[in-house]
Amino acid sequence: KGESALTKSDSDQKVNLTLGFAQVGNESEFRSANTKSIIAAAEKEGIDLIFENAENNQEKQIAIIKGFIDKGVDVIAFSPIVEYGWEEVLQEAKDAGIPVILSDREIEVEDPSLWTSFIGSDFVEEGRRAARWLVNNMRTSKEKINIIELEGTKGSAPALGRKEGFNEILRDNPNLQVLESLSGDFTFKKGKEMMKNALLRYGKDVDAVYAHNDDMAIGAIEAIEEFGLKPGNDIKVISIDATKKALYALSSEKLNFSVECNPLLGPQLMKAAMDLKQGKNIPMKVITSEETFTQEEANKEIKRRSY
Ligand code: GYE
Repeated sequence: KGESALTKSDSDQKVNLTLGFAQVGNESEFRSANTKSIIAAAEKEGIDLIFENAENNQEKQIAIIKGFIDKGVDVIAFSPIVEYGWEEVLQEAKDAGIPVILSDREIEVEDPSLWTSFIGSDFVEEGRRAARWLVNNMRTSKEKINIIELEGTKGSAPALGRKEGFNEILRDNPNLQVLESLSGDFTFKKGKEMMKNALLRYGKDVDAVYAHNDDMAIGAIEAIEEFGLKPGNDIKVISIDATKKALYALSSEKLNFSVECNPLLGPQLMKAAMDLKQGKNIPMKVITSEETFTQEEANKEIKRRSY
């Protein structure tokens, strides 16, 4: 092994690296694609990946990270379930000399030296993009456009950012108003349940649904159909992620708009981990560039989408 490594150029050399990854859970299509991407990229690079799933429970995620510290892994990466409450465990990692990468969700800590790099999306911008579609496409004669917001996991970076960006645009457009924000925890099941409740309360007064991810939007679409209305028509539905399921829903005109959030972060994550192991400096933020999709744009993208 040593011999072949010597004949290889520097960039081809495999790095001997153990990476501990603490995943959020199995809440969404985004998450499944993200998990697959990480496992495949580690395999490709010959990285020894210890992959653990926190099942959407912060305490469990902290315990997993502590386990990685005890094992003495080279690098820790995790997708933080919520923004707050990481100081203690990250200080332990720092004291043990283990660098930490944040994957797809950010955290709020006073000391930025507790983590090295964030790889993921600009959630505030995603929220703005979603709101702009509503502003541009719902200039109807109606005085008020009533929106139901289906929020992601309480306290999570994507739920907070997507709400913030959306509200920023709505502030300048007072004819659009959020009737109610309900937490759907990023799942199909809760999205459907929350939308069902909203329809029982507001019925046909609902003009639009803003779902923080596709899974909740697809749940909402089912709830709207079961209520006897036409999603995409009687009630406009917009979402974030733009997974294949959402592209199909766009294509069948049940969904109106989806803002892309790319889960395929495995290759960038492995690169960052290898760079850290080799003592290189890595950028503090690696923000994915992303698109948006209308019903017209969905069909050609479906063929390209792997998830
Ligand atoms: O958009 C959603 C999820 O953290 C960016 O988490 C991620 C979000 C994603 O489960 O579907």
